[in-house]
Amino acid sequence: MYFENIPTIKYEGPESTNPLAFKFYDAEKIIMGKPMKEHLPFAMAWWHNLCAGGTDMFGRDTTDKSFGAVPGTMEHAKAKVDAGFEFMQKLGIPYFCFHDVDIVPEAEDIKETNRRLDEISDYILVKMQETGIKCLWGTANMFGNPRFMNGAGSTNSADVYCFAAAQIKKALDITVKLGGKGYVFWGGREGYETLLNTDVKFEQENIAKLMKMAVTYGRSIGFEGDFYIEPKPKEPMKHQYDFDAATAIGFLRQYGLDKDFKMNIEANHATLAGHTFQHDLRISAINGMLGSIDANQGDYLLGWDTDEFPFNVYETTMCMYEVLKAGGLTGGFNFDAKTRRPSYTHEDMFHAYILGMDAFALGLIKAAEIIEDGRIDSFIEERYASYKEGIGAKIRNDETTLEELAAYAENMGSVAHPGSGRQEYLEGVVNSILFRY
Ligand SMILES: [Mn+2]
Repeated sequence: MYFENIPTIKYEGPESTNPLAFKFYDAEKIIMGKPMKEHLPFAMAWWHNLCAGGTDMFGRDTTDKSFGAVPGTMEHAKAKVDAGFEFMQKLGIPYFCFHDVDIVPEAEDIKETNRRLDEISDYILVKMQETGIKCLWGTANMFGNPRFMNGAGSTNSADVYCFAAAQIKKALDITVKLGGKGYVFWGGREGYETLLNTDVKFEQENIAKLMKMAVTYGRSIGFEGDFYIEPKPKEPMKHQYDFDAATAIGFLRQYGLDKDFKMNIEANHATLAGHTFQHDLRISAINGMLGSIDANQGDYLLGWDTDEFPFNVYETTMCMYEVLKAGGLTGGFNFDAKTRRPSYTHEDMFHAYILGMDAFALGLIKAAEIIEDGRIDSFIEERYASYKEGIGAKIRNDETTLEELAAYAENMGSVAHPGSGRQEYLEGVVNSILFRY
């Protein structure tokens, strides 16, 4: 036991003042015909929860994540597995996500790293069988090691490129071994600092080649899940190639990868791109590529990726509105989030997940109420009513020409008016549903 003072976290309802209880996440509660736990397949992020100790550019760790072992050893790697499964069990979290280097200390020689990955994945597999907890997705960290300073798929060095290929191959092996539903490419350093030293077309072609080889290999070893791109506009590189969902979808289509890939949308990455979280979810959904979500939030006053636990219920509500409208996710909700540096106790890790799970549960409840209320949907339906018949229907059915539309406009007699967008009324509807009492 690593969290002996923490009980199993139960649902106690919104009136509860118990800090170690869910206020809104009631796993079995039926929302729109399905239990909450099916709408919200939550995942624990191995890296933030079991590895990150609060280090920032100005100071070292504040949190002890040694779990009674010496960091950098396989004993520590196993202690993290034990702590992680205890943590997930206590919260009722059904999935986890990992990078290769989160689960073992990286060795000088990749053959030794791979041997460690075999050993730890055997250990994880036993824990999975004991608990029923599953793997949502795996990935390779191709940005932390200095060799990836110029990117992985986008690197200028063919030797480094091969190293990236080796890591992807092994991370896919482990993901398949653990039954992962997805495999993620977050383009950590796939981007550039200056065009004075960069051939953008060459680099993007090479990224696509690496992804194609990954798909071919993954399918050859029985991986049937989705590959994901996780867009991010900047940080660490000034220009990241997977800027946002629209950019990443265009890239996938250009290189014929769109059948095997979907989006893993992270809230904080969308807002760094100058979008709302909801915008990138919608763009993914209308392109049939809403796969999975990195559930966190950023800080609108800061220009970097703060990876905070979701707290903003407007955002979780509009996220769940998009997810419900899209018919759910093929992936899940991975808490790519870390406690703030001063929240350094192990109990804070539980408070953080309780906050995040409750924020999404409340978002789900409220999104379902917005849909069942119907005022938003019926307003949007009505807003486009002019395309239902007459000249509008001809436009929709591709049964007209520019000349016919021009003649129609000339015969109209008065200036056309599109009608009020009623944004303030609609925002009032949302508030009346969110703050009903
Ligand atoms: Mn992030």
